[in-house]
Amino acid sequence: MNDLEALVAEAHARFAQALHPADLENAKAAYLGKAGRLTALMKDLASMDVELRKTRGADINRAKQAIEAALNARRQAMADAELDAQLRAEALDVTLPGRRRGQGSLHPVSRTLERIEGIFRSMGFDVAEGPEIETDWFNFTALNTPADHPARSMHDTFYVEGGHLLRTHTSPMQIRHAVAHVKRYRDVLDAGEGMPEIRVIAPGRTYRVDSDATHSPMFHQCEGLWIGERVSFKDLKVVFTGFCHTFFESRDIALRFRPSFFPFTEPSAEIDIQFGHGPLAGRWLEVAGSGQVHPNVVRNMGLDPERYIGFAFGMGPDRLTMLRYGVNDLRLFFDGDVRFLSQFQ
Ligand code: 2NL
Repeated sequence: MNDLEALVAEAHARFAQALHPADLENAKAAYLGKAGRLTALMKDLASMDVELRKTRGADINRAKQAIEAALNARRQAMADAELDAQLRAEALDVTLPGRRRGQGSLHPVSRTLERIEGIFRSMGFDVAEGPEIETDWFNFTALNTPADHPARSMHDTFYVEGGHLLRTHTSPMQIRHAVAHVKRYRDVLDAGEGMPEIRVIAPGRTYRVDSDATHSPMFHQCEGLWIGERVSFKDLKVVFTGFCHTFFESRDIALRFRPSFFPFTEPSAEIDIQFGHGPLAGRWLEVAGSGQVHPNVVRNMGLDPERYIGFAFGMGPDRLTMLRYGVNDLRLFFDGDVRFLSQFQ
């Protein structure tokens, strides 16, 4: 191998070692640049005699062409490798299944609340709203709950700063609604005239310190209140029976009013229902508490209990949802598992 062949072989090797375009351009300068090795050989030609210069010049030119060809080949290989890497990095697997946008749906308990609201609206009831953080007055005192009642203990109720608490039932919304109603008709009442009846339901979230398969620290309640001058237990029975038949889409349901006790009603009754058909047929199921509103509570609404009378009831939409759809664990409603929730679409 002569010196030119050795130079070409060396350039080949240098170019092959270059990993980046910048390395390659530096390597090019070392052979073909102004201070490059080949350039130096060409300068030597000037001092040679004519015959030698001809053959040597031709040899150097061939070597130069070989080095340029090697350089271009390496440049092309680098560009190809870069394009390959980019294509690999941006590769799309067109055989993967598409990512669909999920179809959301109402929570089953929300569906129950909407059903309850629709049914009671059709019977002339308003739907109350109110705060989830309440005062002791609206949650307990106004509802005739004695100061030493266990529900008022830290053990049963979530207290927050400032002596406020998370409402333990939706009754405070009804007291607020009744107080606002009475305020609106104060002039009429002061004139000794009758006011329009209070007919309202109060659906919403409620909170108690309690947690197992059938109790959640957050649960839903829907209470109802009807106050007028001639509202009786008979009306309660008509309203609640009609509600149950519509809610469960069947008249094949018996109702039973069983004596009970609540501080805010007197007399009081638990409401049990019995399906005449289906998987629960024949069993008595407790679905609500109820009663004639206690005179102290009527007074706390700003009304004269000698003139105004009525009934109230309270039920659990979570429990009603379980009965309607055959769900056996309350916690499924609050875990947020889409495999469960998507079954109610
Ligand atoms: C139950 C019991 C009940 C009431 C709630 C009520 C509301 C006012 C006045 C009087 Cl503003 N009473 N609510 C009455 C009786 C029972 O709920 O076990 N609910 C699931």
